[in-house]
Amino acid sequence: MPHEKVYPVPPEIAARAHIDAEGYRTLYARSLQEPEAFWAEQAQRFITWERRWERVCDWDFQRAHIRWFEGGRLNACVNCLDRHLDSRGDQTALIWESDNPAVSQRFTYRELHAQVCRLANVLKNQGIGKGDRVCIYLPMIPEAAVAMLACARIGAIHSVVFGGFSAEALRDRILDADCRLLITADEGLRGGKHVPLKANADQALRECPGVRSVLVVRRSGGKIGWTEGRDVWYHEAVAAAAEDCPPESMEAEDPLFILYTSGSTGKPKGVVHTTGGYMVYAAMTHRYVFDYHDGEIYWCTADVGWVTGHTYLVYGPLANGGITLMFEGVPTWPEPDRFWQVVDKHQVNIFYTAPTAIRALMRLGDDYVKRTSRRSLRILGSVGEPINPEAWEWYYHVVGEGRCPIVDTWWQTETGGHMITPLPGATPLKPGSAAWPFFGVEAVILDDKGKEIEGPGEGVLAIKRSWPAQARTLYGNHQRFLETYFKLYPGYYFTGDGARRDEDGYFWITGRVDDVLNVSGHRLGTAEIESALVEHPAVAEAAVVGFPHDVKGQGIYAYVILKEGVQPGEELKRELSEQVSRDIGPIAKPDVIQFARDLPKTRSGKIMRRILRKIAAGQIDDLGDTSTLADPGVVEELIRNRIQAG
Ligand code: 6R9
Repeated sequence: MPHEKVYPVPPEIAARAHIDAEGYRTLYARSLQEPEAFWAEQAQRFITWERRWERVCDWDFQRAHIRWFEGGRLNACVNCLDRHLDSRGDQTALIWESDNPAVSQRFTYRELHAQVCRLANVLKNQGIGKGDRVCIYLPMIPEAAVAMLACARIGAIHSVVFGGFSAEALRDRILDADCRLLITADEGLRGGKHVPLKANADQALRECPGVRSVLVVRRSGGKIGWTEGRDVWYHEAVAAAAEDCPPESMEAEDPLFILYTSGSTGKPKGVVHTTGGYMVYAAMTHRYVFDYHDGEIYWCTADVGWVTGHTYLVYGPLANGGITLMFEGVPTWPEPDRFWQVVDKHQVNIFYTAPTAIRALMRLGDDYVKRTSRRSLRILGSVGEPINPEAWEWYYHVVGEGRCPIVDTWWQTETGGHMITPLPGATPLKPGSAAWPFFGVEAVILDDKGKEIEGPGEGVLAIKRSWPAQARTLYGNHQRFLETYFKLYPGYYFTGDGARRDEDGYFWITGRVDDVLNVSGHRLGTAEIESALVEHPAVAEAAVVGFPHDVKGQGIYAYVILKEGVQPGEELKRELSEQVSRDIGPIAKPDVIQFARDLPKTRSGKIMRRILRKIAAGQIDDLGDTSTLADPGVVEELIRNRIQAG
């Protein structure tokens, strides 16, 4: 049964909040009743336009046709930097905390602007212009934010690839987006360990003839390979470039970035976000959901390789003239109190992280938290996966000492920004619930026939109307966009998540209903992991499912059928794990590999994943209907050889 505890809004939070309970109710009602007027006001308030739009919105889910603020012109980089120079040019924009606890750095708006302009000129000198795709494969260093903003300044489309992805995964993403230039670093540094980014990039680029130049940031100073005529040191190029770079004037619907994410089938999808609607929504949600006030220190721990790092580390906070903190390291190094040390060192007011980090730290005990002050904290946030009530309570009571509201923000790469979330000054909190829809978001729950459930109930989560930061397409594949999100439930955006709504209208996200896993907050398609496994010469077939995992949320359980005559063994398991790591990245390594003679299939040959999930979770007394199985003996054997997981 769900947790029935409710935490009221603390009066001191409500007193200074941008939005209080009454404000939420009236503004939410208005956002649905008069959407055009509502969004025109927000667009005016949060973004500086060169030219006003002609039409607020124009969308049709039947065709997956989505347009916001058409006719309007703006530049995302100008909105993040230039427009703040007069009022706060000497205020800190970015605080960088390096992996090494002794090293941090601050950049004012003026300094960041200068860096971005120089790099933008470097890009132009390399032949990059409006509409060209630039791949960014960097660790969590200031240059990552600079690179994104430099692309935005000249109208190039960035595609950031998470530094934990392998050479093969990088190659696939570069090829899919047909990138022209790559920005990387010699090595990344995390928890004292070196990540061979340049070596991965060199390997990837062997098969990417479209990439003509590579800018290399010197981070570790480690030894790397060098391709003359292609590779350029970032610091040398930037030092030689001019500081004056007029921004490109962009249409509201010009693409700002592509970001790859896993789906239930096939290759990762290149989710495309455009400029105007995304920026309005990024700025507005950052302001209201974190109740951000000028001068506050805001820290989002997400990597720039994920959408959270795009919207809530870079674009949202900088559009609001805020102070954003970027952390290069990991929560447990040099000791498991690192997060809280950083909070004290930089006097962080708003802290936004993932449940997997909370659970990992919770296990290590309260002492690491309690030896720090954390008095500066005002608001806490959670994102990436459902937060279990136990972890929520620990975050609230131990980390926040019962003072700080937790905003549990439900959203996706495809939604561009927060969709269902509490607002600190408006929403009484229920541990484990993402609470209510944000302004303009009409969230519905559909039953198995695709009909809307009114009032309390459980089903799949869908969105009934467009919002400004909605993804517009999948790069180069609008048909797949249409089929993935708009076909199954016509007239709705289908989220891929299940949810329950309670009698108070609170949403409780129950997790993915498709074949997408959420491992430590990272989305991974089971199909991708399966295709990595079958690439190994010993493997005939593979099926991958998730199982409940104490820290990761979900773990990866792989059933592997070997080819005739191949001997199973621990060495082979290691090889298979390596294969997955090479193909996708270390985050996709299976927690468990079980060799099997066969998989449970229906008579028509379809794998019964439902049964595989039950076996992986150890729920063997509760397999459900097995009457359609072609060979019941297969299931008995799988159960006998089951590996205890979790
Ligand atoms: C922002 C982000 C999206 C998937 C989403 C859902 C899960 C994210 C959540 C949550 C429950 C939350 N998810 N936030 N589930 N409560 N607060 O994580 O984007 O990487 O695309 O993942 O993550 O399953 O569908 P992305």
